[in-house]
Amino acid sequence: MRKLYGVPGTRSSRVSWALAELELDYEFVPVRLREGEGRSPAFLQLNPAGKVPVLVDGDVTLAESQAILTYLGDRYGSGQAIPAAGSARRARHDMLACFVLSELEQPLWLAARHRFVYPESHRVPAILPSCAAEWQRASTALAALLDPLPDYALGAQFTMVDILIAHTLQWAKQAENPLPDTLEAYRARCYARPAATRHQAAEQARMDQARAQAAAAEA
Ligand SMILES: N[C@@H](CCC(=O)N[C@@H](CS)C(=O)NCC(=O)O)C(=O)O
Repeated sequence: MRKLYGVPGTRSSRVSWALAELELDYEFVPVRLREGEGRSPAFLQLNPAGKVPVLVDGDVTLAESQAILTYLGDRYGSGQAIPAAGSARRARHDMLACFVLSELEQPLWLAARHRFVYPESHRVPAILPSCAAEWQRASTALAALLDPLPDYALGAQFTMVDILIAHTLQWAKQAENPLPDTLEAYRARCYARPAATRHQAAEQARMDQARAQAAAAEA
């Protein structure tokens, strides 16, 4: 059985959403990052970076959320979930993915690290205004890159890059970053998909279970 190592509400959500879209079975393996499980020798064997997500699918072990989405789309997408390698649509798909990972996500991640991820002694709050400015610039550019925005990033067909973009916009919204109206409508459209709803319900159940286990351990 394929395994997804992850933490609900993190970048592993991109992969559980993709698995739901592709209707693929898997076992979810929770990684207790806060307890240092990401740095355990067993987990470092899977991903030397000590980060989630990691997908193990037969003889394939992969880290990096977008690499996993691309793999799943290529392998199980029946030619629909991701355009064929070498096509103009695939080039645009990959360009959008690179833009999101290197430009759009970075100010969110940097701000998160300096708000709550790093220990307090390492946080530099003075960096936050430049993160907000970088977010503004990257989100405006994304809206222009997608203009005119049809249903999804590549047209009428939902593809793997929509998961990356919509998840990153959701992250931005939760962190109270402003979204251009067209991107907000697009984010909502992606999250209204039946597979997104199923995936969110599964994530919520995992979070509830983790909370219940933590409470039982404390009692
Ligand atoms: N570029 C990686 C980033 C993975 C990443 O930073 N994951 C976070 C959770 S969202 C993590 O595992 N952090 C643990 C740590 O930094 O030790 C990807 O897209 O998969």
